[in-house]
Amino acid sequence: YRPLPTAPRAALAAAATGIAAPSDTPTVRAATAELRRGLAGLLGRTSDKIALAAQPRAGTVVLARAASLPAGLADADALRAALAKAGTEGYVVRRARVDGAPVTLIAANTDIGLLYGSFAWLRQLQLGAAPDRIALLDEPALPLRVLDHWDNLDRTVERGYAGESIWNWWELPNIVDPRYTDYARANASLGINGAVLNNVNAKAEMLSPAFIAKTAAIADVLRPYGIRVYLSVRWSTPLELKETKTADPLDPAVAAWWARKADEIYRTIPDFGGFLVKANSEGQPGPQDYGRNHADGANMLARALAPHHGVVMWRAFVYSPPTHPAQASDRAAQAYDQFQPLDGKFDDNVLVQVKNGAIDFQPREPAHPLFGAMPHTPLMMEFQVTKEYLGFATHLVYLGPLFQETLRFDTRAGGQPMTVARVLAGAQQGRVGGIAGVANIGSSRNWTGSTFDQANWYAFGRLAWSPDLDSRAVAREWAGLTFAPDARVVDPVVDMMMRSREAAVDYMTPLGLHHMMGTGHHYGPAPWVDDLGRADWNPVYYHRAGKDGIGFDRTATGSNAVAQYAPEVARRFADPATTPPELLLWFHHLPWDFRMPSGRTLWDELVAHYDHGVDEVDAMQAEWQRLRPYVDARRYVDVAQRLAQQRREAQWWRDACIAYFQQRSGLPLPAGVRAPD
Ligand code: GCW
Repeated sequence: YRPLPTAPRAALAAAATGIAAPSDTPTVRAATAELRRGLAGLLGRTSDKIALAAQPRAGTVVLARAASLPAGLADADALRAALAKAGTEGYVVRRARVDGAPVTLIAANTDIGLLYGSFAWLRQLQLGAAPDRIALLDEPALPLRVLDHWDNLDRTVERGYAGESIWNWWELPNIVDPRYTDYARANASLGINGAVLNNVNAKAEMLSPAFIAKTAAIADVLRPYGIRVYLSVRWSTPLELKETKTADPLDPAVAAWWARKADEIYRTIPDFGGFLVKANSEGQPGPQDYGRNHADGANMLARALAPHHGVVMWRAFVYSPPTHPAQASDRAAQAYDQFQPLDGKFDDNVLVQVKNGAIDFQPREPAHPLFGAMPHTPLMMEFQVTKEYLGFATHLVYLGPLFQETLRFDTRAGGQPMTVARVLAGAQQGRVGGIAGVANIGSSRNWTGSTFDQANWYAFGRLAWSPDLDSRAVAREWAGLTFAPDARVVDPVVDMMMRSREAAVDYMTPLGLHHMMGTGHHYGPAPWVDDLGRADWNPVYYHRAGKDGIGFDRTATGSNAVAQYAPEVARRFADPATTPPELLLWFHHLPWDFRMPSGRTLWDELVAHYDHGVDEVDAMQAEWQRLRPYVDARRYVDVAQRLAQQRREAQWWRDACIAYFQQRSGLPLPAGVRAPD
């Protein structure tokens, strides 16, 4: 929290003279502590100077539960009516009068609502809102808003670019890093209410008594902030711990082991959230090893957790080596092929967790066809906040527009407008799902490896709470909170952020191209790779560039993956003329002289996109340079260095891809275009 400028600071000092709150629960105490810390920061004082009041008086900030509104509150009925719309996690913030004295009221039906309301009020103040103008009523659209950590027990982080894992498993449970509290505060400020602590490529040891105790210590810290802890579990855990003879989900001894294990976990973590499972995917064990299907596996675990109200988040990220027929050999079609037939077969406490797109967190993918195709199964969205395929923490890429694009994708399920966000909210299923983000958090001093990557954590949390939020508005909030709510800073910062994702698409994988990143690390261009053990790991498998053209035919003449979408969407994507140009080569293999809507040939258009991507990074660099007077030196230099590196690497992508595709097409570069270096 930064001190406000003089005039608003004086206004806040008059409007917030102290805090009156119950002190009977850890969550309300956390809210009070946050208000003290926040007000102290905004007012430029130490927090002991923020008075705690026994009773509301003029200028008090009052935390009030719906069940015990302050006596003497004017318009209490209106407030009750507002609270009736705030649900179990929402809040109402407004100016009110108690016995005639003006107060700020933060009211909610539950304690966590009070904490969320406190953060929301502080956010408005930090953004410069006048205290007497703030009136908020909000509640989350989805009940599960979860960060998935791909953190290993040795503190390495799979696809992590922000240093070691924040979870210090070696020192836990007796040494508890204060950063866990700050992590909880940051998440609660956004409304994130779940954390899967360990990598989906999980180890059996995670469920050993020692690690359960360590997990319990983290859960104790996160609990007051409304965050439940979940664990990724390895399918073969009981077998590997040598406590069963098989991991067959239909074997009663296996089911009994999991039930006992769940009981053991809940004895120390009574609000444990449940399990996240990656099974029969990329070499991980799973129920198919025993001839069973994903529903058999998920339901067995779900029954172990059900008595404790825990859930299973079962991932749909599965693909196997290409086989015939053609559709089965298209990786993009496999999750749907395996999961759609299981719709309706999952127990009530299973959610199927689906990546935003059908390949793997690419700079752009169409929404996964499973959204809208599982009307009897609650679904979790899995976004990747860490930028595995988007330049790690080096490239400035704001993911808000990517998240928004998927959430707003109209699945046309049932022939009606039905966005992915509405599918998650249960509009189709009648059963609500949730949203998960693969975390970009580590023990790096700035948490995320770069300043601008904090915006991706922020945007994930805000959109998880309100999937309909506009990503530009979220960027404005973040820029105002992070730098200053000053148009001279916010406007250019937001402009950089809003162009950044399309810039990366352009210099990496324009027009629907995908999966052309370097093998293994997924950083930098490698469209030429064709010698990996499995066909579907090779970039050439995805772009299929040759003399005849470029792109993956997913229409009826190819893999027909397009048929997995609702008929209206399938029809649109089946025809190059109605496929959005940005997805063209995802669905179609087209000749180089195909005429684009711009009037250019496909080849010329492709080259133009690569050029444009590099130009956009130039523009971002120039904007950042103009921000120098407004940003502290440390962050200024760090961002400037990263942008310079991004500029070099955008050029690398452009040159490598143009040179390679030119070799495939055999065509001359369009007039006026620079030859690749
Ligand atoms: O995105 C890919 C990654 C793997 C990851 C896998 C998954 C955790 O390259 O590192 O493994 O997907 O989502 O399971």
